[in-house]
Amino acid sequence: MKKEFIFFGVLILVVVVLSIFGIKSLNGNIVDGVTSESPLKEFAMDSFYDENGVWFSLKEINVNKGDRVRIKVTNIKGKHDFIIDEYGINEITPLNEEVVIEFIADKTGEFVYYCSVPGHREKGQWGTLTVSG
Ligand SMILES: [Cu+2]
Repeated sequence: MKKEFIFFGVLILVVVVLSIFGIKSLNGNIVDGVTSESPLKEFAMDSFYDENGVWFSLKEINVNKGDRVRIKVTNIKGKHDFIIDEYGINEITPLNEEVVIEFIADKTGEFVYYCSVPGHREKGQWGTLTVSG
């Protein structure tokens, strides 16, 4: 009777320890899978105006299809937003706040990002997002 208790005690301990390690390694694999499938590409830009026009400080963004894209936009002068029509992105960028925009680049091609405040795009506030296949 006593020996049986010890046997089952050890058996339960082994099962518990194995399941804890099993879950840990499983989680590790899942996390690795996500990051290796979708590389993160980070960009940062300011939006502002000066005597020559209205601008995003970054004119070009180049990524590959499948990349996770993170764009940080900081409005440092004026009233602006950040639009990419084809990706359904439409973010207001309040003054002196960093707005983080994130999406998966799942469509290839050249897309224009711009500010939709009247006159701003015409005065230069736009750039090109290129997603290569
Ligand atoms: Cu603007």
